[in-house]
This record gives sequence, C-alpha cells and structure tokens, in this order.
Amino acid sequence: MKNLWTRRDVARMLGIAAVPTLLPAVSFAAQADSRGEDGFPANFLWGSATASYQVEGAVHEGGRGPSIWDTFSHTPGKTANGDTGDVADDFFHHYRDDVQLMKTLGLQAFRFSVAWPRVFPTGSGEPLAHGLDFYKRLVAELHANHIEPFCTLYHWDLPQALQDKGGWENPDTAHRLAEYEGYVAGELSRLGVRYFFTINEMRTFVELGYGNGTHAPGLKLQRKGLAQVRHNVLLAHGLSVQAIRAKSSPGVQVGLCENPTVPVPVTLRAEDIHAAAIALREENAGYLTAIFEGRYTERYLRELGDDAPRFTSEEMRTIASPIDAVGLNIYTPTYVRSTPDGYRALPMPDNFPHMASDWLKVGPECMYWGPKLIQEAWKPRAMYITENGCSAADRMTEQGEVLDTDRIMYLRNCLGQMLKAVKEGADVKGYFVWSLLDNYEWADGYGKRFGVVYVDYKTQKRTPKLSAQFYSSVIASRGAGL
Ligand code: GBH
Repeated sequence: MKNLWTRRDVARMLGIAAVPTLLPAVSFAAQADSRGEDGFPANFLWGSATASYQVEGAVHEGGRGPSIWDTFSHTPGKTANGDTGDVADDFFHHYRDDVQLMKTLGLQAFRFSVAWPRVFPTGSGEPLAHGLDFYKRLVAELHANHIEPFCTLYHWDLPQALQDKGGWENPDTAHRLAEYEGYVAGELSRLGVRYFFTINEMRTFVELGYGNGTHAPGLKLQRKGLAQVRHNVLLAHGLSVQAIRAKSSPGVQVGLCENPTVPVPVTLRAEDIHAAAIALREENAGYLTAIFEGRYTERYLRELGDDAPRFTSEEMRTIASPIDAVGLNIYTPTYVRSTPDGYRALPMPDNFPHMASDWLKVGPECMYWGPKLIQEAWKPRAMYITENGCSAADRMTEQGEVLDTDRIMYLRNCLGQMLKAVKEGADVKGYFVWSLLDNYEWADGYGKRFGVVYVDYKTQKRTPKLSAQFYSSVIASRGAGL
C-alpha cells in the first residue's frame, strides 16, 4: 500500500524532470506509513544542551574559584530579581537522576560545559588535582547509559582572577584559555569524549559582556576596544583548536558553537536570496566569517576604520585553524532584502510574535536558511544545531502537568524547517534542544524557563513538560511526519 506521493511521482504527473526545490515539500498524503523514508537519517543524533553555571550550583565545592558570573550576579541590580547561579538546578548533585531522565526521553547525546574555575581556580598555573572529578563522573554516567558526551570548554565562566588582569581585553587570556582547553581535552578524551567545542557564542559574551554591559563582566567598551576584544577571542579559539589537537587522543572532533546572525530572504526572488548570502558573511564578519575564511571582510575593516583591530597574518591563519564541525545555536531570524549596495537587514516590527523572552522572535525559517546558507558559503565538514529552543510562561496545573503547547509549536516548526534543509543536502548531523531543564537564564535569572523539563527550584523536583513528550516522539519517529 502506497499513499504517499514522492517528488518523483509529482514530477511525473507534472511532466517535468524534477520538482523545483522552491515548491513546498511534497506531502499531500498522510505520512503515516512513511517512517524511515520521510524523517531524518538513521544516524542523526538527538540531544539536549546546557552550560555549567546555568545548572550546576555547588559554587563553593571542590575548590572551585570564583568566575566573572559569580561576581556579576552578586552585584546588586545586574540580574533579574538578583538571581545568581549559586544553586541553580544543583545538577552537580542531581546529575545521575538527570541522566536517567535523558535516557527515558530517548536522548542520544548531551552537550554540557566545563567550568574553567573548577579546574584552574585562578585561571592558570597548576590544575587542581581533583578539579575534573565531577566531569569524569558525569562522562562515565553518560557512557554507561549510551549517551554521547559533547563537551563545551568555555561557556562564559571566565575565572575572576583573569578578569582582574584585563579579561578578554588582555591578549594573554587567549593563551590561558588554550592551556586550560588542551589540558581538559587531554584528560577527557582519554575517557572517551570525542567532541569538543572551544567556545560558546563569542558574539554574545563579547557584545553583551564588553559592549553593552548586560552580561558579565558588565563593561561598556568603545568601538575600538570592543573590536580588539573580538579579535582576542577569535585568536583564543584558534589557539585552543591547536592545543586540543596537540593534547587529545586521535580522532576527536573539534569545533566551536556560535550563534550566527541568520539572514532570511524576505521574498523568494533570486536577488533577495543573493542578498541573504552576502548578509551571512558580512553580519558575521567579526566571528564565523573570520574563522572560516581566515580574514576580515573588506567591508568590516572599512566600517571600523581607525577602530579596526591590530592583527598579523599569522594570527589570521591561527584563527582559521581547520575545524571538524561547527555548532550552530539558532533561535531567531534576521530578515534581509536586496539593495543596490548589497543587502539591508530589516528592523523587526514592534508586534512581531515572540516567545516569553522579548528577543525570541518566532521565525522558524531560520532553521532552514541558517544551515543552507552556511553550507553554501563555507562547506563545513559537519554542522550540528547545538542549541535551539524557547522560553515559555510555563505553569503547573493542579494535576501536576505543564501543558506547554506554545513550546511545542515553536519546536515543531523549527524541526520541520531543519528537516527541509537536511533533505536538500545541508549536512546537519545532530540537534540539541536548549534545554533539558529549566535553568539560570543569565541576566534574566530564573524567570525565563527554557527546559522541556520543569524544575521546581524550591525542591529541585523535575517534571517533564508536554514538550518533553513531543520531543521524545520526534526522536522515536526520527521526525517522520513533522
Ligand atoms: C544562548 O544564547 C546561550 O548559549 C545559552 O546560554 C542561553 O541560555 C540560551 O541561548 C537561551 O537564551 O537581552 O534583548 O539584548 C542565545 C543568544 C543572545 C539570546 C543575546 C539573548 C540577549 C538579547 N542570546 N540575547 S537582549
């Protein structure tokens, strides 16, 4: 019995050689018997992502030193409600149960981050003898449950002692990061960890931490200082790629996680699609473009003028050290149209629909155009969606359920767009929902919930939301029928 029309069937009916990709995906008939044919490839990895300071708590345990986020969150007025990550999800003590939760939901991979100040409390010198113990236990637990660990080495918790010496304004910090990352990758790869990301979202911590001051360390540098910080961080990434390769077991995959600006062409006209391709390179010129191309674009340098960073060609080669995979954190689109001088990124109308966080505009097309444009521009060896998800105003019912149909709507549409990109050949190898658990949302504190599992912060009780069931069903069917 066959009630599904393939692209080839449609092409035959229309009397044409092939269905143009601009026509909507062919799914006129129910997709009930299409599993296997219609979903993601069998080896596509499904996971969830998180970061040390957002979930661990236990900030004084095991000799951990303070990070810039301890300082920042404890400074009055910096975070919503004065919330800090002191306790968070207490994942440091609950990780075993949480790994069981992942297993129950069918997750195959888990992206976590290592807190630098747990390993080097002041950022440099000798590592603490037991500084990695927690992560070694976590990795063993994941392996025992057949969940692949993906390790992010820097998700914003810079040791405060290094900030006291200038933080990312000081070029020396790049070398300290590489030393730390080489050490950790060496230790954890010997335990079988195969995937390492050097840095999470340089754009976010540079622009918010050193530009507008809303994230740690809360600085507001001028344009010149900020451009140099951006350069120092790029160099830190490149040096870390080299240090990880030098110190870890053969076969590890090294990359970074970035939240690129994802241009979405406003129309399907060829010129707007072309404008989106230009915008991808220019809007990310200080980040992914430099890493993939080994140079700053002319336009980037021209616009910065006298404020352009100081750099050498050797540094640019280091920045472009080959990577095995790029992690893409994608949440929102930037609509772009063609103009005589290339492109224009359009402002978002005030009432553009958004999720619980004002910035989280609902435009699932970014999950199609992001992988598509990046594949075409830079041909990365592999792509992972290392974060995607949303905040929602979750409430628990009297029956103890969280019926987050809004999050399901967001995820279903994003996953459908990602599937379309994969079917058209974008080499996305896995997807990590942000996040497994509600957690500490940085300056927004605990008020913004991103988990597919609800956390009662008073009792640390975990309750899977309806979206966890939804995600679990996607994994089970490999996305057939999305
Ligand atoms: C990611 O950032 C982070 O990697 C992760 O730690 C975080 O929890 C998750 O997403 C959810 O936010 O305050 O209006 O200036 C996502 C990219 C960029 C989104 C900065 C919030 C601040 C908007 N982030 N943005 S605003």
